Amino acid sequence: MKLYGSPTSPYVRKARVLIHEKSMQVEFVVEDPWTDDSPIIVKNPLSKVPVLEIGADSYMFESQLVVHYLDHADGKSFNPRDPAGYWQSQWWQALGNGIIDAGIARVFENRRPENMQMAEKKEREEKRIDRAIDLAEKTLKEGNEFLLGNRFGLADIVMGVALQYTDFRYPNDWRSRAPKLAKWAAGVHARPSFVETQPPGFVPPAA
Ligand SMILES: N[C@@H](CCC(=O)N[C@@H](CS)C(=O)NCC(=O)O)C(=O)O
Repeated sequence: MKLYGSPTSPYVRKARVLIHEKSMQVEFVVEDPWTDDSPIIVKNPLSKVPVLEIGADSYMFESQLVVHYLDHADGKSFNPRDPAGYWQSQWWQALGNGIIDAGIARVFENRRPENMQMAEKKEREEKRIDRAIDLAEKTLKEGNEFLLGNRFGLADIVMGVALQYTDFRYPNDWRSRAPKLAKWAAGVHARPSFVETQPPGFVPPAA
């Protein structure tokens, strides 16, 4: 299999962390989805990354589907099997994916010419991220090593990527408001799968 994407994309990074954690043989190929003649277009008409090549001319796209496919490819899912754990994991993933979407929307707004940027739009995305972090702090149980207890899983991957993308593109002192989450994040971000997939140029804040 081959994974196409950009090294700064949090959507792509979710898949890269999972591949690393599972020690899967998947080649990472850097391709830019932004140009009109991007090679991504023939693999994904939506021209977005990640794209996962699963066979000759056969591709998966949309990060949630790509992660789901990779998670099932080796028959050893990182999602809990019991219904309560499964839905808790989905809940955390929805929260993390929402933080990523808001972070990306904020980046796009920041990249518009300065006289066209809307401060309200940026604030709206920032408030979304702030509220999601507050809810994560409230939900995380004291003493849990991982989000669902003592087993690392997809919830940790998605939330871990989301919070590090926040540190990368919307650095703010969320750790002082969310000490339990900060402690959990320090452990997850120290894993080789996270260290080795950091976006180029990113300097992690002191934990
Ligand atoms: N919902 C998509 C979003 C993917 C996405 O927006 N990826 C960005 C890179 S961070 C991209 O490829 N953007 C290209 C574009 O919007 O034209 C997913 O989860 O895969």
